[in-house]
Amino acid sequence: MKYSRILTIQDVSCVGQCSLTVALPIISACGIETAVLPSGVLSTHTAGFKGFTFRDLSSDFHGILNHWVSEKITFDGIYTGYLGSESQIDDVVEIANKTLKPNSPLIIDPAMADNGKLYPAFNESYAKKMASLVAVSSVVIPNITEACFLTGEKYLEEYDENYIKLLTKKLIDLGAKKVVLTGVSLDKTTTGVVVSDRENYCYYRHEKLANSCHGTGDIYASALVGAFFNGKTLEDSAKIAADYVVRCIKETAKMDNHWYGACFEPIIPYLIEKIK
Ligand code: PXL
Repeated sequence: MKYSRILTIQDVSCVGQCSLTVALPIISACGIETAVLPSGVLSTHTAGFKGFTFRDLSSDFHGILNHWVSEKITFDGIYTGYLGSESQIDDVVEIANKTLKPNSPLIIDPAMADNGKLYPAFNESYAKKMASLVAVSSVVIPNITEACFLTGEKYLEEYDENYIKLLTKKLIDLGAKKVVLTGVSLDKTTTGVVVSDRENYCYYRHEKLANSCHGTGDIYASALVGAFFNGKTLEDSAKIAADYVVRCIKETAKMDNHWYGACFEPIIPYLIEKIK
């Protein structure tokens, strides 16, 4: 397998098992060189901890990019997660234009919302800006809430497959080449992911667990990126990542009071086994 170097752009939540503290170990363990651009530094993630600190690193982006350009540093892929500000979304486009090798994927996890609501740091204007990044993406990996904020569709708690097809079509119409829509639950006991482009639509259904954990979107996207850059198809990468996340959630359920994230680390060997 080709040794790839990718860049991931997302925050450092010092504690909380999300964003870079998830992406860096998972993608590196998959055998991929993982360069990072931290969008900001937070003491914890914003979903449940109170009084977290936040340092926005937007003003460092241009200096870092200019240095990379002068060093002729390029990447075989770029994968973005939680970003710190609207200006960073424009910067990601510039970074991709200047550092992404030709025909290499720009993979966007529009990490900004869940369960029908935007995360505390974001508003509608941020969501609109994110839609402009999704418009130039190779792959977008939203959950249903994010898909709704990106497309302007109403968020529904209960839905059928036509609603899911409408969301994926609208994301493709927006400009995304491929969509991996997560958390698609068409009955009470299962959930799954849809992988779709203009021609194809495939649904991978799997077990739905009683407990859920923060940060599983980041674990999912990172595992997908790890599998994809090991030469798996996007469909297979989406399935491998889903099976990995299910195991991470089960592992977390064994713990007492581990409420802020998912225990993804002990399951990394399973992921590696599946992608090799
Ligand atoms: O897991 C997504 C995420 C990433 N980074 C920060 C967050 C969240 C979700 O709440 O708060 C800072």
